[in-house]
Amino acid sequence: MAKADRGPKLDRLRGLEIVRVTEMAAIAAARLRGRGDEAAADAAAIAAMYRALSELPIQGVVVVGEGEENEAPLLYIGETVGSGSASGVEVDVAVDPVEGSTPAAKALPNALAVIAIAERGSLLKVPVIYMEKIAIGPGYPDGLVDLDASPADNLNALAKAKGVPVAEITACILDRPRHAKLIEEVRSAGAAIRLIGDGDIAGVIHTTEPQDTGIDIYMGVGGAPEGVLAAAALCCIGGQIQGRLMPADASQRESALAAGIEDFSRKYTMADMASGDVRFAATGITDGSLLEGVRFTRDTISTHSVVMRAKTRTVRWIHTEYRDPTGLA
Ligand code: VTB
Repeated sequence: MAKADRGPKLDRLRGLEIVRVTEMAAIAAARLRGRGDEAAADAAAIAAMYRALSELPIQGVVVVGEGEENEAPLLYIGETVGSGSASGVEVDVAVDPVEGSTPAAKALPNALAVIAIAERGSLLKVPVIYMEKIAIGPGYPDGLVDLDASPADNLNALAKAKGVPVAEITACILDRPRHAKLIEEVRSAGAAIRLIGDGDIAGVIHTTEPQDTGIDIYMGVGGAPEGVLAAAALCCIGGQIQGRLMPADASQRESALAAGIEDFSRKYTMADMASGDVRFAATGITDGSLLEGVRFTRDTISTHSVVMRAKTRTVRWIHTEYRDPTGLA
């Protein structure tokens, strides 16, 4: 029997079912917002996300998660998630229950709960190591920017294709010492930089709407899990991303080798990282440039999320009010 004929299709999974998973993680993390305890906020969000996934009609395998099986108690790479029903859709699941543990613990902007779900075998399995990334929004020729080109060449090519001087291009880069040279090169090329403290998934997504966000290109080294999740979002909304795994030290190298990755020069395209009928959802934990954070009142909890689907190219912005929040995570 052809694979497509086996079991129910991904079509049956509703955006509202998926977004509930990031809502639960965001609410759990938001309860611990600003307590200075990254581990506690992470643990709460992970447990809530795991529980919410258990209610989804999927036979999921975590391909992007919290670490190796021996490192993470829940949502580890290779773990099976979902309702456990044999009729569940076979999917890959990529999660980041708290994208931005530092801003969550400090109650600073841009902490998100994020998930991507796609057909089994269509999301790249990556360990928790670094990835060099470059991303631009839709509407440009394929291969316009490239990890192997110099920052100046990439920025000039982008400016030319956009029809503006390079001075009108803004790059989004994580504010880290490792980016000192990149930052200098981008500024010498004449472009502006939006330095962000955390949150490069949102940074990549922002390149898709430069007229609203002021960000034309994302550059630099961030987490590999965040790279795959960003690629999943671009798969839904358009744009280009390249990633190259970059183990930062011996232990990251070990994790990569254990995951079967040996070619550290390989450039992964968007299609290598995420393909097919990808679903992506994110919910704000703290207020940020993409989404507002969770609001608590005496009687209600409200969340802001975005949920996207590659097949239908829909992007839904969802404001949810839990008017009876008793029993929520
Ligand atoms: C980035 C950023 C994330 O990790 O991927 C970053 O987008 C990479 O790690 O929000 P370093 O912090 O070590 O630079 C996060 O900050 C999440 O921890």
